[in-house]
Amino acid sequence: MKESWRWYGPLDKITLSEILQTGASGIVTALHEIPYGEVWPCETIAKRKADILAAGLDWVVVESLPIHERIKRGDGDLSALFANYRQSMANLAAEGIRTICYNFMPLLDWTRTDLAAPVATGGSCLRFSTPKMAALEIHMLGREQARYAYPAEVVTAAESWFQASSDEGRAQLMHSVMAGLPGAFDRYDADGLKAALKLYDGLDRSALRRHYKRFLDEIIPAAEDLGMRLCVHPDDPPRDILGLPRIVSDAGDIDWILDAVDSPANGLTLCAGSLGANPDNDVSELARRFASRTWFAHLRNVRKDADGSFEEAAHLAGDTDMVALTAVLLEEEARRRRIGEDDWEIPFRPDHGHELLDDAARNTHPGYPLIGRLRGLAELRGVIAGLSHDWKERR
Ligand code: DNO
Repeated sequence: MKESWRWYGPLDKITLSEILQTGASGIVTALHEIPYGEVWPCETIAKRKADILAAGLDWVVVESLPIHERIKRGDGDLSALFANYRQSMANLAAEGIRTICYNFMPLLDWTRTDLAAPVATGGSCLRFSTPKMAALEIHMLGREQARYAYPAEVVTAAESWFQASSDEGRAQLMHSVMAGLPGAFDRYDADGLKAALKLYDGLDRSALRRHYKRFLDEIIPAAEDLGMRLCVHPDDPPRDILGLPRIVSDAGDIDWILDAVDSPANGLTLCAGSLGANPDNDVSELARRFASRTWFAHLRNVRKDADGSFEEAAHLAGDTDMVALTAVLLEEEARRRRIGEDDWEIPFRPDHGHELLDDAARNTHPGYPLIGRLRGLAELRGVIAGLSHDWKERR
């Protein structure tokens, strides 16, 4: 498995030479400065790739080549947006970059209510509190329908949180929910978010699936021609929020996507943390089921509460058996080698990490601290080494 590391580009507080010291060899990045829907120019891709190579690393995965919201909404004439997406893919392929991660979550990307929840042993983690999310929806955005989207106890807990919260606490909650929006994306305040949600009025699950299928039909044949592999990132959290449907949350959804266009170019990013936040998902089982179409892995763990809240656990702690999951991915690599595939290696990155030790002072992207991820990577490296170690051969 190829050890990789997410780097946010030249504005990232963590430099490429620091990443090299973590032992990772692959870089996962994007041209975050380019607005959604525009073509990624050849020269900019080539320059970014050259900088990464000069640092002794390699750009192995694009995360993400974002899909414009208009495509998700099926809004108007989309031909220019599809053409631009294909052109960006061609420009990436020309530089030998062939794996593209993207998501199909409407409006918000990953969503948390707390960016610095305390961890018992010190440091902090990302947390999703269902009552706080319900409070934001019901009391801060005035979405009355949200009362029916949550269990009664959660609605009551949301009310209590809201009554007890200060203006600062509410602003903090809004800030946390916005933090998942990547790079150049606008952040919203409550009114902005309400206006953005309005554009999605009436969009249900089947309409979103229709728009997704159209995207796949437009893009996957071009990816095949270019020898590229797209891999969709699951929804995080894997459930509807803000009344917006989410359609990449469980085995049934992933089956639907992979069947919608049955091609190796239409693949999956196995994100253990996103999938693991749904109590019905057995992540190792999902990994086994979709192994042959998995082109990228995000390894991270979550600990879930009964009310649907969850927080990010250390990589080897939490509810997902990370050793079993890693074994599935290693078995898949072995299978690919057995059938003679050249490109058998699965790049993975230690996804998110606790803020530990000096991390807080560095003010990196939420969820992406240096020391916390380094700890995660080191632990995962140990698991991989242990599982790959052929004891008899070494005696
Ligand atoms: C969160 C990330 C996601 C991911 C996108 C892919 O930490 O895993 O933001 O990059 O959903 O498009």
